[in-house]
Amino acid sequence: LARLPHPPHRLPFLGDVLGASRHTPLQDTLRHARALGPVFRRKAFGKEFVFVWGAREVADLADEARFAKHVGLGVANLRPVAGDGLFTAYNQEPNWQLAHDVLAPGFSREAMAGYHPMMLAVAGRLTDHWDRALAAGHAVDVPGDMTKLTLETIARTGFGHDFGSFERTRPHPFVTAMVGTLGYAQRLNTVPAPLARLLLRGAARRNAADIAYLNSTVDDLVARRRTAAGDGDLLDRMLATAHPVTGERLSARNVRRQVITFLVAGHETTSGALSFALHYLSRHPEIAARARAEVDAVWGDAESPGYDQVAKLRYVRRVLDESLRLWPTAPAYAREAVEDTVLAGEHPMRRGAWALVLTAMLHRDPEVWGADAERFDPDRFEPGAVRSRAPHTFKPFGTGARACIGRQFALHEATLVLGLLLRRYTLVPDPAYRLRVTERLTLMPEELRLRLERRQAPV
Ligand code: MNH
Repeated sequence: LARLPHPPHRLPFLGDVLGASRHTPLQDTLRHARALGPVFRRKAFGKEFVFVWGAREVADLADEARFAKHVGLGVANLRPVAGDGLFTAYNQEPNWQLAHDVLAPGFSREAMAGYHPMMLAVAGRLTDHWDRALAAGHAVDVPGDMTKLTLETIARTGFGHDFGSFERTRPHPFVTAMVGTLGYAQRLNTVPAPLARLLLRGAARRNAADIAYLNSTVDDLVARRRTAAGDGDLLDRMLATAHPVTGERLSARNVRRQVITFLVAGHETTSGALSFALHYLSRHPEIAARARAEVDAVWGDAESPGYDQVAKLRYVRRVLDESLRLWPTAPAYAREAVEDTVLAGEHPMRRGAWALVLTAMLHRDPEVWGADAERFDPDRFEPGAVRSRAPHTFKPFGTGARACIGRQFALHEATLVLGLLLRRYTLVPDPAYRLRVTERLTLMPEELRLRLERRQAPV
């Protein structure tokens, strides 16, 4: 550890905290990363962290024989909310494997095709909302509306639930509670542990109330579902499916945790990805035109696209991939050594030692992506270009057994929505807007507003 580079001007106790903005710790770390190299350490908020972003080192950390997911930091702070749910479970907790096996079919291609009509119905509520903004001559609040969309989508496909996000002026109390617990988890990281109890006493009490509210709401939902099945959504699967080999089922307490996990994991990340993609589409009319031409060609004048017509939008998918490259909305993941080992032949690690993979930096490494790595260019994801890149250089969904289970879900939903929006509107950016990125546990373009023009019908 002592041999690793770190930022200059270290202060006792505060560490590099003066250089680390409480509100943008990730972007702040990115600024140091380039100068410090592919593996570095940095002290922030009273703790020492090791960051890794070099392609060779990240590829080595992907070796599942020597490394595994580390549940720490923001992830561990969510344990009071999500317990041994999929995202926050420790690797050895029996409920991880059980839930993974029971829920995997809920994310298969067949399952996605089943969710497709529900996703379309929610997207229709977004376009109704945007049509009203267009008629009134208002700009639309992109991150706000994408968050409504993705929340309603996961609530509908996951649990047959409707939060009424597009119809409300203030968020549903469930959403407020959920956002509250996420904010609290992030704040815990930014306060040195010995002080946390003191500084956050009021916040801790509010957090406990939020968690109690989330639990009771979900328990009610599950109780009702036990008496009347839904239409094949995720919750039906959780309640009905026994483990294919052992016949074991998820406990009521674990079902509750999975429901909350999917709501949390399933909406902010996708919402951010959609928002960044819309930002770049609005700034690159030639790319938007190409994407729109693809939508017209694949969808023709079909009233609404079928499942396969979304899967065929290859260029729109590349726009999303390229957005997730520059702004991986879950910007880091943690890996720990499962045995004493040497990282990339250079850095000795004891069993249990861990490091954060800085995905956002890996995705901007000029050695991987070229001298123009900062430029938005979806052609980087043309099949030929992808084949010629080293493996493990694009990791927006994490790696290995604990990689994102919702990847296909998010990509299908986001591709569908981008296709619908491109077909219906021209996106007009505010020329004065400069991209600023806000950080909660995820990334989002701050205060992104777009004006809409109704697009001419395709000829
Ligand atoms: Mn998702 C894990 C990114 C959408 C549910 N997700 C992860 C991880 C990353 C990630 C990175 C790995 C974290 C880690 O190693 O600690 N997820 C994303 C991104 C999007 C996304 C960038 C959208 C874009 N995720 C979704 C959606 C769902 C979902 C949608 C649910 C419907 N994700 C999960 C779950 C896990 C996860 C559950 C934990 C999986 C496991 O550990 O078994």
